[in-house]
Amino acid sequence: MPLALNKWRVQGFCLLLAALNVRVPPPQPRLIHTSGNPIMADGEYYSADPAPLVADGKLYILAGRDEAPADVNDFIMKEWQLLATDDVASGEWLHYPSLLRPERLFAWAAEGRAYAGQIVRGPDGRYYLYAPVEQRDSTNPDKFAIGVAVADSPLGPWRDAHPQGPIVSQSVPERNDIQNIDPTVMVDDDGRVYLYWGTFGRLRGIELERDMITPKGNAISVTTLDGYFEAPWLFKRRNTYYMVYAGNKAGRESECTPTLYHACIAYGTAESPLGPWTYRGVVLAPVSSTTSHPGVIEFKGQWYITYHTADAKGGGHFRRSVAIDKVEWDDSAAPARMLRVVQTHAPKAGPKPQRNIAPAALATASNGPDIPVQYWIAALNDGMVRKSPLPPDMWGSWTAHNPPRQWIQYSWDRPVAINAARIVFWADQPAGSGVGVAPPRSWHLEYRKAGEWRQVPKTGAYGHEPGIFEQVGFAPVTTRCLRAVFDASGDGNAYAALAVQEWEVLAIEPQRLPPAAGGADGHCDAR
Ligand code: FUB
Repeated sequence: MPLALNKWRVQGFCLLLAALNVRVPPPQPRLIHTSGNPIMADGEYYSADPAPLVADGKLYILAGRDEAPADVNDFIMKEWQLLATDDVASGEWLHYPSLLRPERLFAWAAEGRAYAGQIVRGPDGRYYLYAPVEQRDSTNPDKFAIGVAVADSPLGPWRDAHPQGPIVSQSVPERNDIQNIDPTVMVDDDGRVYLYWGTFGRLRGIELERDMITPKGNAISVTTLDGYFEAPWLFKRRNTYYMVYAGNKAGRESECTPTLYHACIAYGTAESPLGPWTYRGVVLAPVSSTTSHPGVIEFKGQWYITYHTADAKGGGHFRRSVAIDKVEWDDSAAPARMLRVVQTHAPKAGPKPQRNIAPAALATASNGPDIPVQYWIAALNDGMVRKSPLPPDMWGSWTAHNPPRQWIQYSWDRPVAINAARIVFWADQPAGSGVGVAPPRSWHLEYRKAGEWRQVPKTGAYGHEPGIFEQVGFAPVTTRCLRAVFDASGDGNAYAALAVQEWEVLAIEPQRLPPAAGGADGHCDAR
């Protein structure tokens, strides 16, 4: 049978079973034992957008599944999966892979884009899944829409609770021009139901009838949550409503994030479920993935936050993995304050001696301290080179008018003996370009000696091909500061900008590194 027909038949069969409410066998889990975050760390299954739920004495986490290849910058997310545990500290989780797919759940949904959903227990005791998916036949400019499915158990079987179509899109419940994803739903103590959703800085909220589907009144727009970007999560604790969310208020002085693409998790509170909302601060610093996505819940007397990172094996911004950490409260404040979450990781083997001593240096640059917010100077010595990096994976200098020369600098808190460096340039324009980001026309290394900058002696060639490590060896020098000085490509009137993904500096002998940046303060000369 042709594959397409076969697929169509399977889908049709599943929809028929669901419509008839026929018992389908529960999905089979596999047991996972984790020693810390991320929960699934081996790169077999990536997991994103965690939405926790407490049901049947267990903590469930609904998650999407990232399936993008390492060099693809896109949310390739075809299905949802579930994790379940009855004891977070045990590290034992049941993993239900491939739980649901948009096109099998909703007859009106397109395949793929199984984005951030949430399962909530309704006033009728059944479970409701709010699922952002793309509408297959929509004429809306943005086809994302939120469908609702219902089941008697978080494990399903699930069926469309509103086969007429999504309850939110660019056409329902009222015309709008936002991207309708990232739903969060809360059933209040009095049984009233509230739905919030929205990304790209647009947050909407609405009350739903107790049927968990029908909108009640008009949607509100929330504009008072500082830096709101996306991923709202609504919950209630001791009569206060909390909204945690991914914020991207970026800048050197921002308490949220130094770079535009990253997100912190921030929160606000309200005395009523539809606000007004007051911004209260940051709960979680930016994680290793550009997106951050929270869920907050109390389980067996302890509050937790679930989020995702790029920390699993082979992980990336589009290969994310779910993590969980404790949330603690300051109940002396009114309303109670969420304390900054201490992000934890599975223990790693102790670092081996290495020649690359860049991770122990403080990185600065000629365009600092106000480096354009899309770039991140800390990427220079984070040990990561990505196949398709985003701007925060590199230091860069792009502005509308670029100078002919830029430099980046490492300073160590004590003199280091070095004899080589390796650099990975990034470019979106070819060598010689006077626009965009291009490899440098030429570059060289300088070290600080006796109060002046000197070129490193007896070097090999300085290569400038982007995307690979270009290594240059030199006669050993001992210094506290090293600079890579770049002469930009251009025609003498206009110059391209420069970008570097990673810059390693090799000590003569392998050594154990002190903690990142040690006591370096950017000063190079003895004081
Ligand atoms: O997973 C796709 C999108 O990434 C989610 O909708 C956002 O919240 C972000 O996590």
